[in-house]
This record gives sequence, structure tokens and C-alpha cells, in this order.
Amino acid sequence: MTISPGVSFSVHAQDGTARTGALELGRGVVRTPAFMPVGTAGTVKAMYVDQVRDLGADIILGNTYHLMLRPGAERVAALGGLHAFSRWQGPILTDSGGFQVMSLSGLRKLDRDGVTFRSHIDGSSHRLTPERSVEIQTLLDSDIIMQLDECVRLPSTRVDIERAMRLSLDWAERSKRAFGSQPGKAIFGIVQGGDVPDLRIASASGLADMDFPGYAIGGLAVGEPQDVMLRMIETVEPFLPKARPRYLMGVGTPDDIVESVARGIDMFDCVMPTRAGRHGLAFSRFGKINLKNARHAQDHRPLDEASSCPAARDYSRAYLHHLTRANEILGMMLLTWVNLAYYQDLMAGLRAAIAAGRFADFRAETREAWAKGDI
Ligand code: PRF
Repeated sequence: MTISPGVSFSVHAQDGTARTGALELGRGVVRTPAFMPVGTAGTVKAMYVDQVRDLGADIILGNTYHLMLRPGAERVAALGGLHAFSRWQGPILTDSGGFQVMSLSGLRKLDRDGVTFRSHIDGSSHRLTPERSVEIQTLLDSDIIMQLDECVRLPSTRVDIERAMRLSLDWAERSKRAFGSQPGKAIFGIVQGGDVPDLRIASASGLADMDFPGYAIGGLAVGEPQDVMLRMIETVEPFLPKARPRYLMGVGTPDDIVESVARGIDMFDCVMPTRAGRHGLAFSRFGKINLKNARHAQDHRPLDEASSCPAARDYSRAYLHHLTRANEILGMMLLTWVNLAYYQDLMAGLRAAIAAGRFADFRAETREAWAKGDI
């Protein structure tokens, strides 16, 4: 079904509330549930684009905040856009910048019209409005543009959560107007409302009334326990149109992903697999493995001889332990590869399980592996 000019979304199978389908954009098809590797500054850190694609990633994420500061949106546009610049030819989703301004920049001042902030790189002053964020994402030639929003950390007061939610709704409308019509591309609205159910519902139904091609859930995984996050997803899910993709921003652990898919989420992004890989942590179907630990120092075994990833099959834990301890670049490259392979295999497993009507078994198996902790 068409959700925007040149963009369609179809749900192929459903198992309970979990669903599998395809989002077709001008630059390619995104199989859902999808995990989007994070390529903040125009690179998925420590990975070649061909490797990312070969792992089965259909789409990657880029950041307005980082790219506007360095090298600059107009510069990227002059160099042919983010796809030509980075050599990633598939779809790219860009985050709008609001969240990164809050978490990374120094001094910032928010008003009804936008946010003024200082760069974390050189202290220079910059401004983002809903319109400028859409303009930057358009200059980057992003395939999925996110509205500018305000995300509050939890815990926060109801007053603060409601103010940010209403501001985000207003910015949703302005962002959608600024996006206009871009064939083959889409803009997503972002649900806010913290951990307050009636504010979450007001946000989701307000956005649904604006008829966005897709809906993100923001403002979660910002300090609250997992059960609160999952309850908020359950609260908003009935208010999000079934025929549109739903994206849970910045989530999460493999368990968070499986539990969110169980509640109807189609898309995810998170720095966890890439960042953990650069810090000596490996994800595997047995759970999490901390390669910094001395007990791996003489271990001849690979991480997982049955893995789809050569880095998990062909290198001993002892070697990976050594690389990690010595802070070698190759250690970061191999573990990032291992972790993204694990995440993409997890998503492929979820899609196959939903299509075959055995999601419950898949969910139980994954939970069991992860309950064991560090092995
Ligand atoms: N808003 C935006 N980006 C985000 C978030 C949000 O709330 C989150 C929260 N988990 C991650 N990334 N625009």
C-alpha cells in the first residue's frame, strides 16, 4: 500500500502483534523488522559499506547534528549527497538533530521556534528549527527524514514532559509542511510523552491525525526500566495506524528488540553493537562475551564456529582478547563485524519466525540465551 508518493509499506505476515513486511523506498526495499546500523558521521564506525550491506542491512542511519557541524550539509550536497559521498547506495534514515543537541552539545537554548546550541567540536553557535532540520536532511539526500522533536530524559515531571510533547507535535506539523512532497522518500513523526500514558496517547493520536507515512516512538530508553518502556509501547501501539511502519528510536539490547517486535515495532537503530564492539564486548547467540576478561587469554575456541560471520568463526578468543587489551584497530573492526552480524541475523530470524507463525518459540529461545549472561 502506498504511504507517500513512490513509497509503499506492506505487512506480509502477522503473529500476535508481531509483524513482518517490507518498506519500499526509491532507493530500495527495507525488510521489516529491520535493524539500522548507526552511521552517525557518514560511516558505520570500523566497517566498510560493502561489509555492512553483505551482512543483510537494508538501511543505515545518519545524523543531522554531526553532519551539519562537520563537514556541513551544503558541502555534502555539493559533493553529490550522502550516498555518493559515503558509497552506501541503499536507503539512509537521518535523525533530526534534536536528540543529539540535548545529549552532546554544550550550552543550548530552546524556544518555540527551534533550538540554538554550541558545537561539541569547536564551541561554535548553530541553530536548528523544524524547517532547517528538514532542509539539512534534504541536502544530505536522506531517504527517511525525521521530524525535529524534543526528548526529555526520565525521570521528569509531568509538566516538563507535556511541554516537550506539545512542542514536538507543533514541530511535527511544521516539519511535514517543510518536507512537502519528495517522491521515493518519506518523513516520520515522533511520538513523545515520557512515561505518562495519557500524554503518550495524545501524542500518538495527534500525529496520526497529521497522516505521516511512518511513526517513530521517541523518548524511551532514556533512563527508565525496561518494563516501563515496554508498557509505553503497548500504550501507543493501538493509536498508530496499522498500515504504516513504526520505528523505536535508539533501542536496544537484543532482548529489548525481541520484546518490542512482540508489541508491533518494525524498525530499530542503536549504537550498542558498534559501540560495544569498540569496547571489547561481543554479542553472540550464547549471550554477551566480554573479551577483556583474562579467562579468554588462552582460549583457542572461536566466538561461535557456526556463525555467519568470518570474524566469529576464524579467530580465537585468545587473539580477540589480545587485540582488545592492546587497543588494536583490528580488534574493533572484528568485534563490530561480529556484533552487526549477530544483530542482522537476529532480525532475519525474527522475520522468518513471524512468517512461519513460530514467533513465540523464537522469543523464548532468545530470552533463554540472554538470561545466561556473560559466558
Ligand atoms: N528523538 C530523536 N532521536 C532519538 C530519540 C528521540 O526521542 C531517542 C530516544 N531513545 C533516540 N534517538 N529525534
